[in-house]
Amino acid sequence: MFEPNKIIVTGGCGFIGSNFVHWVVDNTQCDVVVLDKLTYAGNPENIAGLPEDRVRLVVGDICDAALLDELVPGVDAIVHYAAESHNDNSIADPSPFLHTNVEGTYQLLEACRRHGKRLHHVSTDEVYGDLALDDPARFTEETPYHPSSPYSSTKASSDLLVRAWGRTFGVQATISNCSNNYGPYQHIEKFIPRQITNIICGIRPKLYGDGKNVRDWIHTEDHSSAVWTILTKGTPGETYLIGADGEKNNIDVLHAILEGMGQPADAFDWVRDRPGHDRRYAIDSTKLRTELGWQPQHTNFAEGLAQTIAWYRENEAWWRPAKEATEAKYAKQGQ
Ligand code: NAD
Ligand code: TDX
Repeated sequence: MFEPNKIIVTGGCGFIGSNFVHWVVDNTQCDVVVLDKLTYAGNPENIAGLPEDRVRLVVGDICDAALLDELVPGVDAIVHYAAESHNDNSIADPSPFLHTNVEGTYQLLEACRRHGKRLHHVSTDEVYGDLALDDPARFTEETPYHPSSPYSSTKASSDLLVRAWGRTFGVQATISNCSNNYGPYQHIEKFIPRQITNIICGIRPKLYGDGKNVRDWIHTEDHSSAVWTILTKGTPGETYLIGADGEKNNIDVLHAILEGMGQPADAFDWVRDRPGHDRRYAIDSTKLRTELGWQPQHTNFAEGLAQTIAWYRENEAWWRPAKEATEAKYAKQGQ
């Protein structure tokens, strides 16, 4: 059992990173240094109000080796969430994805090597490519890498760097590959919050392609408990898949949002498909459940979705400033 007293959480002002920081404060004694560049996706309000003696925000870039040399000696481990995370943005401009996802992970690995610290690397199921809708298979830790988009190829690259630094330099690192998250603080460029906030704004929701693409949904709080489990109980050098058996196609999710917000089932627009759009993701998380004893708590998607809709209704001041620019970007792409 690894029991860290203080960790760096990179990307701790983003969606999943900030939910993890809340989870750590609420469920452990561990203190947190959030290292975040505050890109368009990072918002310090996501961690506002947390106790100052437990959580400190350092605004900076994970590619800044000198800054890492200041911060890393003072902690027991790094939990690495920082990334450029949106597929559509990676198609419009891949360059920041190379910088943060590849170079940034490299700099963190080198800092862990210099200072003898542990790393937990947060990655995605998208590194495995996609499955056919009628394929009974799900992704496992043994599935070959086959990424489709600039985003997922940079995440795959970062995973391979972590494995190589473990094997060649002995860096103590674990990797997790998680399925699609939903919950509070998710940027409104992503599918679920985009549609919820569209409806609140009187804009019709937008569905890509034929709407039959399947995503395997997990509540972000379950992702947080899984990452903490892997950090503290996982074996360095190992990869663990995180998922909560939440496969659903996009049109069913959109119908659930429309119904939950009192809209007719056909009150949306079909729009241009995403180039290279992955068909289906599905996670088999047996290893994490049997070896480390993790279980998801939020297994009722309808309930989690209703809470998420309520959160966006109650926190309009949080998302409203980004809405116009986000939709303008999509309009330019015909989406
Ligand atoms: P997000 O885009 O909401 O947040 C990313 C955060 O990283 C932001 O706070 C941003 O300011 C910060 N950041 C970006 N570049 C940085 C840099 N160079 N230096 C320091 N900070 C930087 O992303 P998210 O959806 O919360 O995803 C977090 C992580 O989880 C990513 O690594 C992503 O690949 C992974 N992941 C996401 C999902 C999902 O469903 N969203 C699923 C599986 C894995
Ligand atoms: O307006 C939309 N309409 C639509 O039909 C948007 C924004 C998306 N979609 C579709 C595309 C996908 O099939 O919804 C699905 C989900 O899209 P995103 O929210 O963009 O997520 P996805 O591309 O599946 O990637 C997400 O999960 C894996 C995260 O953004 C990644 O960071 C994570 O690695």
